[in-house]
Amino acid sequence: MNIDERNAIYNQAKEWVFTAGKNIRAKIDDPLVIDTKSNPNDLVTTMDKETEAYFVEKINQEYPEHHIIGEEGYGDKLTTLAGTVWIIDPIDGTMNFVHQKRNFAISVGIYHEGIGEIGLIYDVMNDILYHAKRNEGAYKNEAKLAPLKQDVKFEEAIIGMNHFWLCENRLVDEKVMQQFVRKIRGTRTYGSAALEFAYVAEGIVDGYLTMNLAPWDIAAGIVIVNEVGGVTTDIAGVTLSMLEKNSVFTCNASLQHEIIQFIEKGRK
Ligand code: 2AM
Ligand code: CA
Ligand code: CA
Ligand code: CA
Repeated sequence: MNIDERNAIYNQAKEWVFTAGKNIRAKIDDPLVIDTKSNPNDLVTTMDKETEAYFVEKINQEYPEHHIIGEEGYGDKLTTLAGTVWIIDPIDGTMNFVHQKRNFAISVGIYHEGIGEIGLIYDVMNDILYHAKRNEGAYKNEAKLAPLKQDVKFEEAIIGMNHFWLCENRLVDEKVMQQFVRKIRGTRTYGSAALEFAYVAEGIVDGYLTMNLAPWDIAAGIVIVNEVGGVTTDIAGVTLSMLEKNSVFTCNASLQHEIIQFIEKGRK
């Protein structure tokens, strides 16, 4: 993908994200039709579907040769990342969307031959776009984000994570995770993986640790965090696949190593 081509795609993607966001804001107080998916707390609304369908229609029209992976199933069933692939979460943080009418995002990652080229995370209600192109830095609206501090101490770190780590779980002994939350300075739970990635990139949390995310939850975030010198792997430190679900840990490089070693003590 050459730079001119990438700029054109980036500008187009941004325009679609803003239009989709404006539509969501306009309808934020409309009655919602809410369904559940894998479990009673796994929500989906007509707005998730409408928003994804909008992107898929636009992409298919403008870039018929591109491929799409989307949470709500309007995209393609891909088995490779060959070519240009849009990885879309139309509403990341649907539970927040339903219960709070805020704290959700549109997440769009654009990959070319498996490499993340463009990341867009749009905090819809606050009208804040986190965005990045590979090797061109990351931005919050017009402001360039600073490189992540590489000297954050374990004891001074704030980590985005939820309470399920402290319950019995299939990944890590909960006793070790209880020691972990006592050792770090604090935890935060925002309920939108995309926004948690954005907050890591912004440097307002030092890492984000989560059990089971799909490519659309993380595709944009990885591109943005990369641009400020962050690292994203699974909880064992292994590179993530953009075609499967993974545990996810995103963080600055030095702390990443220390935390993965700590978790290793309890990893199942
Ligand atoms: P979603 O809102 O797009 O479903 C919530 O902690 C975060 O985890 C959100 O980013 C949410 O994305 C994501 N998530 C991934 N799989 C989920 C599931 N099965 N149920 C609820 N949230 C899920
Ligand atoms: Ca969902
Ligand atoms: Ca999601
Ligand atoms: Ca979603």
